Amino acid sequence: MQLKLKLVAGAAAIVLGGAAYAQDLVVKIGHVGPTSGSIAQLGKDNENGARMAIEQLNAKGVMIGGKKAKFELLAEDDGADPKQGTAAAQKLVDSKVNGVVGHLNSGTSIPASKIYSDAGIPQISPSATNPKYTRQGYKTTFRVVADDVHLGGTLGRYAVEQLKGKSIAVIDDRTAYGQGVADEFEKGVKGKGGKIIGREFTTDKATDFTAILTKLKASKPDIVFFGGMNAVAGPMLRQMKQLGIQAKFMGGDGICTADLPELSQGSMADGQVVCAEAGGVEGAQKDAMTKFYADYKAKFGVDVQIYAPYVYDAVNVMVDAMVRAKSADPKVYLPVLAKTSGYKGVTGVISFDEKGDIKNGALTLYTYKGGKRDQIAVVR
Ligand code: ABU
Repeated sequence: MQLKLKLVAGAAAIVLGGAAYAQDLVVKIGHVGPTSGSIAQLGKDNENGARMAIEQLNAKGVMIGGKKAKFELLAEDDGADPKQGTAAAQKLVDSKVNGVVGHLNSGTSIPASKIYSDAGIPQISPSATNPKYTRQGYKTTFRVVADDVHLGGTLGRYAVEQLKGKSIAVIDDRTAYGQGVADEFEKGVKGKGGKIIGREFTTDKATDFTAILTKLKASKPDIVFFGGMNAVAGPMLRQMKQLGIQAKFMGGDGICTADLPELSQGSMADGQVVCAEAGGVEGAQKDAMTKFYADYKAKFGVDVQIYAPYVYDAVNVMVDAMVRAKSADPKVYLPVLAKTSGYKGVTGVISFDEKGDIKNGALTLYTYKGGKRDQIAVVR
């Protein structure tokens, strides 16, 4: 077989039997999420979404600027902790990643975004919903889900208009996400003339809610909204049942996971919980999402928790921008990424606005029946 090397436009090319193959271009994609700690199941769900995307891209053989791209995933654990999050971000910057998908939490995505911005590295969060994330004036921050203004506001209006809540209590975990989504929920309730009868606080590490639940019980709430994550919501639901509080339980995307029934140890009545995922598809677009769920289960042996498909799309939309820019150099593909319009992903159509937020983002309202998530509606 004829084998000789020649230089083509600065890149080595191997000529095999007359066909020229450009040398591989290594593209490093960073992913950060909490793969340890109380929401490790969600961090792993996100990371698995990134792994699926990277494996499929490598199998497909993507060409960027005439070179065959070889994608490498650099996965970091931030433990949902802001300090660990910035350390992970710095590590990825030092490793010269071409882009980052993450972090999972708003409390880690926001401080990390300054580090990526300073380094000029594009960051797409697949799940951080605090509006501040994309409102800091950084050109490098993007998000493929709706934000808490949309999420909390919609749930607040739903509580008054659809659930006919008359005495609504709010609890939050004081994180950037929990506090933010609870504030937006309150605004939504009040905007529709609803009444908030109490606001209590906990933390994202608490396990005993007896004191705050007992205090709220005295005001006879018909709805309790929790701004926080599933790992706290599960035990909270259990303790509500123990205390005889039969209120509806609402929350944002942080509680809207496949494992909430398991975390509540069977304490949820059918239809008691109403929550929302910060994205969603309807009609013919559902087929791709349904296939993703099936492929994910076949590959990892577990169900999607919530945001794996959004991570998958975030990786793909980043790579699509590299292909269109003919470069994986962040300086070159960043402006192309920012102009993304009409990208068809498994989670729907992705176009970014001037802040880096998804345009016309959807929400999917869910309840739980028989221990499974049960879709109520997709709303915009
Ligand atoms: N959006 C819910 C979970 C992640 C976060 O925003 O903190």
